Amino acid sequence: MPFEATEKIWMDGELVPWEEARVHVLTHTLHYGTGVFEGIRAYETDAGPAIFRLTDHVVRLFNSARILMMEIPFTVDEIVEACKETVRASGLPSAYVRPIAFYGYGEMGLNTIPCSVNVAIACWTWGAYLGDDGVTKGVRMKVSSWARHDHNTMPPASKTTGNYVNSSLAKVEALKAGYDEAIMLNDSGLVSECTGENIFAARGGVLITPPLSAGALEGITQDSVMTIARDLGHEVRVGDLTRSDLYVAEEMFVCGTAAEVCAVNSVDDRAIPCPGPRTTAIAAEYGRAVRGQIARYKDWVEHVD
Ligand code: PPE
Repeated sequence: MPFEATEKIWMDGELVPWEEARVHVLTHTLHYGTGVFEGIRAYETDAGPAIFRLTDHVVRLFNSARILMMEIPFTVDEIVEACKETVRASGLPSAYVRPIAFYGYGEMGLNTIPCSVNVAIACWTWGAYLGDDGVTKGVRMKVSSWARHDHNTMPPASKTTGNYVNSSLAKVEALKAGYDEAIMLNDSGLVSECTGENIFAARGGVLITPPLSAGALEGITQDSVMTIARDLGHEVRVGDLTRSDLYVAEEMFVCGTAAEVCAVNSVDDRAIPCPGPRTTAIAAEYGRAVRGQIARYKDWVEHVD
């Protein structure tokens, strides 16, 4: 998706002009996919921009790094503050925030131990990830021919840049075939997640979403949605979903920071009731929660000022 430049990008401790936030072509992570990143959204609230579950995202960034044995040369608090500083400097009322930690210039070869680690944080305005009509009309999904990577191939709990080769293969395949997004099964044939979202399907009145063990990222939106759904009185379970479950689901949605909550209207051309009543209610409640409009979720909303 195209985006517009903002004024500054935070790089290794200071804000630099957007066009000067450059790296060398021999940056280690460019060659080997060894970076870790986050996707976070800042929303407009009555008290100015607030970053939704910022600390949780930064903690996940550090966990991603930990899995890679990458030492980020900043603390969680410093990166939290840097994200706020980047949003403040942009002057944007709402934004998508992208922190990335990567192995820099100076070493080649697969041993990452001697590599230096750089951190950058950019933000920009990002619209509806799966299209403006996502919640009302829903998206068309295709079960991918690409399997989600296995735990002993690429750890799915780490939001590693290289992991996204798998997602890009599935995304392009789905788009070329005329669908909006791909659903990825794991090596056992169970549903894992989508290329950039977690998935929920309703069966027997229960909303089911696959766990990390199925190869899904532990989504922060997935977690927020489970809380919201339960608070709205819906039964939610973390558990297995098969391809058959998808085809006969009572309703379905996908969720992620970029995609927010987005209804699904079909899987492999099998129509699914859309938007389902739970999807509509959860999407609306999520939209209010991220903007600090619901008192019980106010701890999720981290104001930049
Ligand atoms: N699974 C994957 C594979 C994934 O990339 C994301 C986020 C999620 C689930 C949902 O996680 P969370 O954002 O914590 O609810 N995908 C990010 C990157 C999208 C991109 O195209 O880049 C995002 O939504 O920001």
